[in-house]
Amino acid sequence: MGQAVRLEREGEIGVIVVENPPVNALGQAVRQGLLACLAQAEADEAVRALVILGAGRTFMAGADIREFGKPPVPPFLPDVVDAIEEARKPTVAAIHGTALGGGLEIAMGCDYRVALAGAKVGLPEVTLGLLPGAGGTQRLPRLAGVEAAIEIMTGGKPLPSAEAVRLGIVDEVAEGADARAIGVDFARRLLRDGAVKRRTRDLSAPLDAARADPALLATAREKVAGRSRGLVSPLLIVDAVEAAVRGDFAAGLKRERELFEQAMDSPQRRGLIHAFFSQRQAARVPGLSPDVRPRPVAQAAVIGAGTMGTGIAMVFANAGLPVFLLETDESALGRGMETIRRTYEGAVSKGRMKEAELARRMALVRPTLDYAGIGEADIVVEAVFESMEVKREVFARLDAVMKPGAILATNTSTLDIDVIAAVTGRPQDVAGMHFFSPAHIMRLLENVRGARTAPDVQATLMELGKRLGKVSIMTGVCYGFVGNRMLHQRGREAIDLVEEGASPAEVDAVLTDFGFPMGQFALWDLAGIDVGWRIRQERRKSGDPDAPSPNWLDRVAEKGRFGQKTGAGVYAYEPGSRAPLPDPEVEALIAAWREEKGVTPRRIAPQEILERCLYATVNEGARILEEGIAARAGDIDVAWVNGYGFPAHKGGPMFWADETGLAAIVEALGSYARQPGRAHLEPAPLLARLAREGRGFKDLPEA
Ligand code: T1G
Repeated sequence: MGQAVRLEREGEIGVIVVENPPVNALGQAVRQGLLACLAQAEADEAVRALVILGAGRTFMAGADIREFGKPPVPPFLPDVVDAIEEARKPTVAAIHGTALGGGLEIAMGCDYRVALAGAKVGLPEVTLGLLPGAGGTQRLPRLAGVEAAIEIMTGGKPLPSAEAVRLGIVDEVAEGADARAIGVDFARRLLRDGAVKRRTRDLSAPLDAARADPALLATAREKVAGRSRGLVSPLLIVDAVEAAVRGDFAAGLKRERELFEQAMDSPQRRGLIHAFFSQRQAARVPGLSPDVRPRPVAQAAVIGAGTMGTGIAMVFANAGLPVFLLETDESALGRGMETIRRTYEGAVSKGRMKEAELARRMALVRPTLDYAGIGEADIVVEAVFESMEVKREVFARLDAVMKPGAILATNTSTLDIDVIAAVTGRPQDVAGMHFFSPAHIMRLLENVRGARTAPDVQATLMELGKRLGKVSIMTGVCYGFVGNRMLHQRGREAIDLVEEGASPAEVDAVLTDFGFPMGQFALWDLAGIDVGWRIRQERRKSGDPDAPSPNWLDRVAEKGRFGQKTGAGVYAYEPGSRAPLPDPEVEALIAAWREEKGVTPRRIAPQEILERCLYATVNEGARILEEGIAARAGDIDVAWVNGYGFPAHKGGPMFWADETGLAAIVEALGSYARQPGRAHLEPAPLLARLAREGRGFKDLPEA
């Protein structure tokens, strides 16, 4: 590999170029190279000012996350930033792409910062369970002030360069495409105007407001505490900023170091970094050679203008792709288009979208009643009623009208892709794209490859998923694929626990205390109890041996209590409120059910509720791995973190199981399984084997 950092000359300006693809992460070689080039430039009398920039697509995008958890290797990033700040010659950071984390800390160690118009800057360490550890918590408040600095660091979101200029983080935004040119030009102007060093550590005015008003920090801390949702590092960030306000720079750096080490040691850092890397690894389809090229997708079609169909059509329009929305029922098509318009108008009224953008996106959605009109689309996603018969009819028509090479995808959440593909003459072009409702909001996309789905179709779906702003995993064909199949087990335990004596609210409280945004029964009330109830009836009617036996939740549905959409489900809801309220009518229904079943209700400890719900989930994940439906445990974690609200700082169900210890899980499942009616909780063979061998899911090779 070429030199990670090199010093070049533009007349009297020294240009330090960092080249460490793909994102110029500040690994050990880069840190070493920066110090060497800095020393070289300082020793060269002909160099009167310095520009630091990144080669390729971005400025440095942060420390090298792969180094975390390993013994730190010098030189350390805070020392590199200090060395830049203490350089005798004026230094300029020329930013393009994303200057993130340690990258922005390098830039703040420079005297000045100039950025291309499309660049972004940020300190996203909080999303990794960390805080800026190379002076960011001390320098950012000295540029942007305390409140803005706390917002930026605890939010973790990158800022557009214009906003960074407004806040005083960046000195100038320049049009043009070349960071080098704008950096050298800025440095030349500095020299011409006789500008001197302006070390960030010497700035103090932006701290004055907080130094004058102790309540400012206290208010900021309260706000952060209110939205941290169990995360540790946001409040550590406030502690670090407090040190900047209360003491001098050196004391603040020291305090930052202590807090950074504390965050680095937390399980939350391990969970969030696992979530970061597993999401990127999931994008690589196992067994697919990287030189398989995706098929071009320039326009799409969606079949069905119901909730899912209109949501999926918006997903394409939001990504700038023209999309036909086909619905054979004219009034349903009109309603669908109205739904899309209203959704966009809602975004405009909330200031999240400009009128012009609304018009642009609406123009991208082309309603049609006629299959003949969509033949030219490169991909079609079917989103009609969840019935195999209806879907096979639709696919037979698609097979007749779509151009050769078009991808025929189904949004089914439970049905067998291979059975659908068999009705076409092109099973190699058939796959699943399982979006989650609401499709234009939920990030997870389960791409499903059938037995005969072509490799380039698989590659197309993963590439398209990224273009659509989704987090994608590739799954094989089974009932419920990855997420819903595991959710089904958690739901089964939740229903049983209530039959045995827990209340729905007790079960839900255990799950929300664990970190889920809502409990199992609140989730069913949101999604609609009738959805699962109809699927269970379909499965029983079709004689499916795995169909669940009737349960008390069926009774709730039979009363027409479908959840929020009918104003009552497992819980009651005040008009206009989504807050779940325990309902005596349901409690009576459950008591009657227990009596009918001869069950004497018992008090169930929260630990048992947690183990039965989550260990059953993990156990099903182990079966999914055994069957090769998911190739990696990390893919299962990605599905649950991005589609089911599993707290990202716990990494996902399989990562959390490893952290919990598989032996303890196997022992608990084994003991539950020995109780009457709970044989289904028997540990999966893979889970039992890993526990026996003292290994974890993380030790499994990719399928
Ligand atoms: N370290 C190591 N690898 C990284 C990396 C990083 N910081 N960022 C990205 N990668 C890899 C990624 O795994 C993938 O690898 C490839 O680069 C492309 O990434 C001391 C402690 C920059 C916005 O949190 O947000 O600095 O899968 O697919 O969609 O205070 O990457 O190809 O093998 O995401 O174009 C702070 C994390 C670190 C930024 C580009 N920085 N990265 O997005 O590409 S902590 C971050 C991103 C820190 C200091 C602290 C994004 C991106 P592979 P990608 P992208």
